[in-house]
Amino acid sequence: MNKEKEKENAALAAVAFIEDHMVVGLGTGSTAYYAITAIAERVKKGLQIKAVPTSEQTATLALSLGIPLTDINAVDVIDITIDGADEFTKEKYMIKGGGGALLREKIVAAKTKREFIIADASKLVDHLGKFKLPIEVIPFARGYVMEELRKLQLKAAVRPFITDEGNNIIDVTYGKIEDPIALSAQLNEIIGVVTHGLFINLAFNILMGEGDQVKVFS
Ligand code: ABF
Repeated sequence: MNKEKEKENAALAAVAFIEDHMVVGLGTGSTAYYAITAIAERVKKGLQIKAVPTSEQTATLALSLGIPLTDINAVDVIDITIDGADEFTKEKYMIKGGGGALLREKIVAAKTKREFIIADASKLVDHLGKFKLPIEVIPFARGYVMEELRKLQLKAAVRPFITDEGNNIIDVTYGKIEDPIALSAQLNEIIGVVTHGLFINLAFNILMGEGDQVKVFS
């Protein structure tokens, strides 16, 4: 089975959980794209939802497809979010943010009752870290954070990209992250770091397309 079909199968499995009158978080990236288009089809057939996009890119796509949006601050809770990931483990630890939307994705995930992560089989790893870890920093702290990472002998590069919030992203090469929980806490302590791409205890289920099946990590 090809990767795109695995992505689509995972997306359709997640979209099936959406019911009328839900508030739905919409992810960012090529896998989430399959979910958004499937949701739009259901909206055309009468599905009544309000959607919260995780990026301006997703907001533009959703609006173009006729999905009604709402401001995240106008809702108390998000019932279901469907979003992608760059890497994940069987413990549901994830690296997200390859698409640059990690901050809004993390906020949406934190406000979501059931966060469905959708992915093709290539995203499943034994240990996080093969994918460079994105760290979102305010521009004023960019040089300071780069120096802190250099002191830790880490290879880091400022991504030529500005986030929806006007921040920078530093991509850090770890190779293998032994303890994502400890690393998350360590990074959160660096002044100027807004957030990072380690998503821990934020996924309700991960739906992974594998061949013509969808495997659930619950
Ligand atoms: C988004 O989807 C990001 O968190 C992540 O970087 C990206 C993965 O993109 P794709 O689905 O195109 O692999 O949720």
